Amino acid sequence: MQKWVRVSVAVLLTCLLLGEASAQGALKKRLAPPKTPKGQCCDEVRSLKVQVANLTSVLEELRGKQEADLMTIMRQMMELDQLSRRQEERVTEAESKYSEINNRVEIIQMQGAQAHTRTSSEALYDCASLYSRNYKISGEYKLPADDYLGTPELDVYCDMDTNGGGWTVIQRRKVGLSNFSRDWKQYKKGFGTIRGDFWLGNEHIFRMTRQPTTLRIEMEDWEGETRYAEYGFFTISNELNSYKLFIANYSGNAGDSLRYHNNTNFSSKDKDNDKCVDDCAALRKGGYWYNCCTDSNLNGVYYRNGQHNKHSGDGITWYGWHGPSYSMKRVEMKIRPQGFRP
Ligand SMILES: [Ca+2]
Repeated sequence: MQKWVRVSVAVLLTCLLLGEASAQGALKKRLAPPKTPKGQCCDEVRSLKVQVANLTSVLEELRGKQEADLMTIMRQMMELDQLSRRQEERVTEAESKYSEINNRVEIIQMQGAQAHTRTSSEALYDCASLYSRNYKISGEYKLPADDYLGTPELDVYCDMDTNGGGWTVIQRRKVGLSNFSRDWKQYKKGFGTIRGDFWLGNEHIFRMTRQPTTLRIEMEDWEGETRYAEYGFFTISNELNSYKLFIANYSGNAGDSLRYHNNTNFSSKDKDNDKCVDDCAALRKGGYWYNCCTDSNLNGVYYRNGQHNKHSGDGITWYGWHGPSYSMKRVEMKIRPQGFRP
């Protein structure tokens, strides 16, 4: 369209010039008998001039329209950009909701069992106490708040099957969509989804391990093999003492890769309490009892099958089994009182 107009203008301008030239020629050859009458020529020039003026205004109009079109396109591009950003946000949201949806399959068990919680022997403060009250099915339970013990209401996952049951799960990695590079506060109160990936919370772990406690760590690799490490003694100190780890009495077939972390403080991405010049929580991208830095990194980055052995030391590692460059497919950490009898 534009090109056509430009060509037309060029043709018209040529005509105009030719017209004027011929008019001048006519003047020069005044003596020669005129081939066309003078009035007709001037009329043609005038009408051509009018046409040029018209075309110029059409051109200007077109230029204006073009600018408006450009603005519209710019606006549309910005809208598209916003749309894609919103879609990205939606994907992130969907990812975080995935584990919840994935795990809403079973109902929360036990609702009526919250009535009689007068004394500590009757209190339901972990899965072992639920087990002793005949709740023997593995799954999600809601522990009631207890004024006597000063404990809050808490959602827990109980493993009532493994090696006699009574286990309160304090950590799980299996879905791989939750980020475990979190700050001190989040590690303190816990995060994630109780049926998916989660950290129960250092404050809850501290409270539950004030009685003599056993820790069991189960892992699965990408070939489907499973191993475990058990510590007959496990406790952590309070927040003032940076939830320092104490473990002893290893048994199992995964190797003793928590021993190196014994007697170390808990570190998170905003609290470097490790025994290293480096910032281990930042390097290993988790919250853990970092020494300098790791012999295991159970709260590291979840890597999928294709990348599980291509990470840079920040994966979910257990050196005693697969070394420093193999990230596990699945991990569960669980605790129960030492004196537990099924
Ligand atoms: Ca450090």
